[in-house]
Amino acid sequence: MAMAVRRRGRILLSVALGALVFGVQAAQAVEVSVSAGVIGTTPPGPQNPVVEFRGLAAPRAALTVTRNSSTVGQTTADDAASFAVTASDQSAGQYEFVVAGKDGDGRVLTSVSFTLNLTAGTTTIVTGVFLGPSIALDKTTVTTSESVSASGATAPGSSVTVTVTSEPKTYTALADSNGRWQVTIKGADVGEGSHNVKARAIANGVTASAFSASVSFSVSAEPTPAPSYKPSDINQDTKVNLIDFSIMLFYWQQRNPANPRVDLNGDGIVNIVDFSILLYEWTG
Ligand SMILES: [Ca+2]
Ligand SMILES: [Ca+2]
Repeated sequence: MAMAVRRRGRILLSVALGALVFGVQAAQAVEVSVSAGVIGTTPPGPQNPVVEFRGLAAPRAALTVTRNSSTVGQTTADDAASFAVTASDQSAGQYEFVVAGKDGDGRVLTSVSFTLNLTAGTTTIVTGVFLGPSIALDKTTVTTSESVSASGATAPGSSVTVTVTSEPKTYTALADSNGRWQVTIKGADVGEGSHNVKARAIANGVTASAFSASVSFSVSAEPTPAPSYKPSDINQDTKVNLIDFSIMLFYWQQRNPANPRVDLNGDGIVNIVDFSILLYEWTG
C-alpha cells in the first residue's frame, strides 16, 4: 500500500511495509486487532521515531496518550468521535503507550494500550484504535418488577452490545448522533442476584471497541405485602370462627388483656361489644 506522508515540510512517497497486528492490552484483556503501517523513510538518519494513533472514542472526548506513564500527547475528538494524536519526542526503543479518554460528559472511556518497538527514522501509524464506551447505571439495586437503565457514550452510529455477563444476556442499542446509547434491563429478565454489565461498540460494522468498564447491580425479590386480617381474626388464620371466639372467651371481662387483639374496639375491656364485632365479621 503506497501512501504519501507530509513530514517536516517535505512530501515523502513512502511504502507501508505491511500491516502489522498489535494486540490491545485493555483493562479487560480484550483482544482487539489493529493494523499499523511502518513507513520507510528516505534518507535514513538518526531522526526520532514518530508514532501516531488514529481512531474513535466519543464525540468531543478528551484524549491523553501516555508513554511509559508520562503524558506525551493530548487532543479532543471531533463530533464524529474521530481523533489522531502524535508522539514524536522519543528516541528509538520499546515503549508502552496508553490511549485514555473521557467522553464529553467526563465519564471514563476504557483505555487501550500498545507496546511498540520504535525504530529511528520511522513513522508508526496505529489505526483502528477504539476506546471502550463509557457506561453508567441509573440504579444499583432493583426488585424483579423494576428495571435498570444502562447508558453511556461511544462513536455516533455505532452498534452497542451490552452484556449482562452473570446471566448471560445481551441487549443492543444504536448510538445516536451524539454517540449516546441506552438499554433497559428488566430485573425479571436477569433474575434475583448480583449482575455485572459491560458494553462494547462496533463502528461501521467492522471496528470493534475495547470493552467498557464493568458495572454491577443487584436484583432482589419483590417484597411480599403484609397480609391484612379482619380485626376479629384474632389468631390471624384468615377466618373469623369458633377459634377466635374461644380466644376471646379466655380473656372475657379482662381489662387490658395480655393479647391486645382481643379488645376489638380498643376500649380497654373485653366484653359484649367486642363479641358483637366478632359476630359481625364472622366467616365460619
Ligand atoms: Ca381466626
Ligand atoms: Ca372492648
